[in-house]
Amino acid sequence: MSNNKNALITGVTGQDGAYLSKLLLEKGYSVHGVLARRSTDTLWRLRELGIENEVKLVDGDLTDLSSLIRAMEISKADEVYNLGAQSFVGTSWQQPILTAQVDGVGVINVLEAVRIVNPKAHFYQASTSEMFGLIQADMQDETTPFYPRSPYGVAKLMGHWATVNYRESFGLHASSGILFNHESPLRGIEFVTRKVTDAVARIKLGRQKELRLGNIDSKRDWGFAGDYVEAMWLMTQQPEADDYVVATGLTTTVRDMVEIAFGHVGLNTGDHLVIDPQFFRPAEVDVLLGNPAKAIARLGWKPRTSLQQLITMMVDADLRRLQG
Ligand code: NAP
Ligand code: G4F
Repeated sequence: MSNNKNALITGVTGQDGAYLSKLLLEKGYSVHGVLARRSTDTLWRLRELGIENEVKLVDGDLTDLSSLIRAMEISKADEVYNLGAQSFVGTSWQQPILTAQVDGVGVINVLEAVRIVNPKAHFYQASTSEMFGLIQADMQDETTPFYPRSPYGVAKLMGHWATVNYRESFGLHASSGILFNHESPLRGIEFVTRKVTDAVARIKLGRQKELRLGNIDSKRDWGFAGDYVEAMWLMTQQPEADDYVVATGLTTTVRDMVEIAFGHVGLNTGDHLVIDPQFFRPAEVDVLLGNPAKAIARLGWKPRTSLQQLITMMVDADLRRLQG
């Protein structure tokens, strides 16, 4: 049933865009999504969730202010979720300028579109734990200083501060979610969890022999994307906009995550894992561990999916996909 609210999502074809669209549709929103022009089909995630025909798509790009103004006008958005980004850290060293334009300047473009068309709209910015980079505290929260370690982290920091600045300068209801890594069966294949679960499924089915990875000593605070989009929505419902860390409070090495995946299908990691220097990065974020206490206390949010549940869910989904 309709709740008479309109949402606009950039990055609607991405992992989080798909889960957030589903959540908002279930809550009765009319959902518009900004669709960046591509020559290939990018709607597979919306299709997998069965909502391809329910999300209304508007052509646009984060680097094109006029298209964002048009999207604001067409959607009549009460809530705007800026999830669009060049989101792969590895690529940001190959395309640092594009990453800055989309992930940094692009945020200002969306904020300007909101300010011009409907300054009363509530705005959510997809900030990231990558901004902590070379960590300045063992457990990172909203007060931890930032030290980004990639062009992606640098660009995202610009978007984060732009969000804070538009809140303080223009009184926009602009919140920034500092989300730690979150994954799902809809995760892009280039990210390490999905690369692992897809490879484990292929190896199990006899279609691949090895899994080649880079640094398996790094540690991440991994949660489930389906849980994390709820935190995004909760932020836009608050009377005052603010910034929140969203994390599980647990950290695990890539190595141990890989063990969970192989162990789930009864295979031995050592028989298949190959360390390949091409997957090491020019600078690494060695460890991330978030403290979600503020989100738990003020939003009433909490993570509900363990890493074990998450990785086994992803391996099972990849097995199903590969078996047709
Ligand atoms: P994702 O799957 O890579 O999705 C990114 C989305 O952005 C896609 O829909 C993509 O469109 C779109 N996009 C890329 N360039 C664009 C442009 N120039 N104009 C308009 N749209 C563009 O990322 P995700 O995992 O869902 O993450 C969502 C957001 O959260 C991103 O901003 C990411 O940086 C941030 N974040 C993610 C995590 C995480 O662990 N997943 C953690 C913290 C923050 P196409 O499909 O057409 O390429
Ligand atoms: O899965 P990843 O590529 O994610 P990363 O770099 O942590 O970034 C993700 O999380 C951020 C939040 O902290 C988001 F903002 C960002 O958009 C993205 O969603 O890599 C995780 C770790 C890294 O330490 C990487 O060096 O896995 C290590 N790794 C080792 N071998 C690998 C590989 N990563 C990838 N992608 N591929 C490998 O072969």
